[in-house]
Amino acid sequence: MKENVEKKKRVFSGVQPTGQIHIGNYVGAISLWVENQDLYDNIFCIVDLHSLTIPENIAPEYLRRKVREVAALYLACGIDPEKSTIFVQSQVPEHAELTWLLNCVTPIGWLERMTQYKSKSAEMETVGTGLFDYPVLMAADILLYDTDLVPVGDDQKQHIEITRDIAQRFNHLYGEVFKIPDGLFRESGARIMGLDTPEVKMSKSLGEMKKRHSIGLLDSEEDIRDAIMRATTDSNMETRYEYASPGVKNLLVLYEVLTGSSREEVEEHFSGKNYGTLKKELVEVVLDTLRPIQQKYNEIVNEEGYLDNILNEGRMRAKEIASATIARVKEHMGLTL
Ligand code: AQP
Repeated sequence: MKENVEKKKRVFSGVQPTGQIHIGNYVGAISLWVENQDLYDNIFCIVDLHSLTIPENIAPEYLRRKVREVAALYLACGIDPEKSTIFVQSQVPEHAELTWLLNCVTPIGWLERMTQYKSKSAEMETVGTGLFDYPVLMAADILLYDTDLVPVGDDQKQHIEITRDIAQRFNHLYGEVFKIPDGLFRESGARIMGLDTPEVKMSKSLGEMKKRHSIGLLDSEEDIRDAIMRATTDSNMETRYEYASPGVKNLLVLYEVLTGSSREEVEEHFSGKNYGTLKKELVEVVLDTLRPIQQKYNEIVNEEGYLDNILNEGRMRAKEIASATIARVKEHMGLTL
């Protein structure tokens, strides 16, 4: 397996260890990583430095616990450490080092335009520089590994665009150093919406604040049933994607991706059936998806040393690639004697 790795395209992606990983993260990102695992040379990171961008939310003990939880969930969802490198971002200091170097070529105006920054900072009294600089750290994450493809949800499109822009600007100033990466998105399921508020994307932060907003991968059967059965719909009884309201469409998309059906199959299956049937069937599909993940998760966290070994191996491999990139970058920038 590993001998052929050089010939494969490289994939890089990550999840922030904050809040409860939800079915949106799973459908939009993690399940896509798992599906494509044999096709690519995969690097999956737990992006803990990104979690610090809103420090008020992150107590040190909480962060330590969440990093392990996310790593165990990657494995429980089907990321195979024989096929993929899994590591923790802060354990490879080159991420922070490259961020500084890229900061110096990134115009402030590009960062001021980022919609995620605008919406997050709008609600905050004190906005940290880290939140503003988040896209540059994300660019560094991706560019450090000569990444070809970044499989993410579609809320990350603007961040992929700025990564490409930063890489191109750097290459223009200093020579061809960085590969220009592309995003990889699901056709259906790239943006799962909140179950209670289908006009906004399902998010970890909202999931922590509001019951029934999201389905956490580690949620109890009772909470999952409750969240789906009380999901926002309408009174139209319309289960065709084109005409369905946002809440119903969201349920159809979840059913479609989790069962691996086509849109036509889903429409035909629910044609003439009421929303109660759709919800009940979706509950069973979600439970069938999450039961083995939860079981595997419990096994992993109870096996002493297992997670640490994987993260340690991942760190070493990531470090090897990242330090070679940093050396190349510094050489081109004149930071060598
Ligand atoms: N609702 C979603 N549907 C599909 N994909 C999603 N992703 C996130 N939400 C959805 C994708 O999951 C990966 C990890 O993203 P993240 O760690 O930034 O998670 P989040 O849920 O966006 O977390 P937050 O902290 O709660 O962010 P806000 O407050 O901004 O919503 C990414 O690939 C992401 O695209």
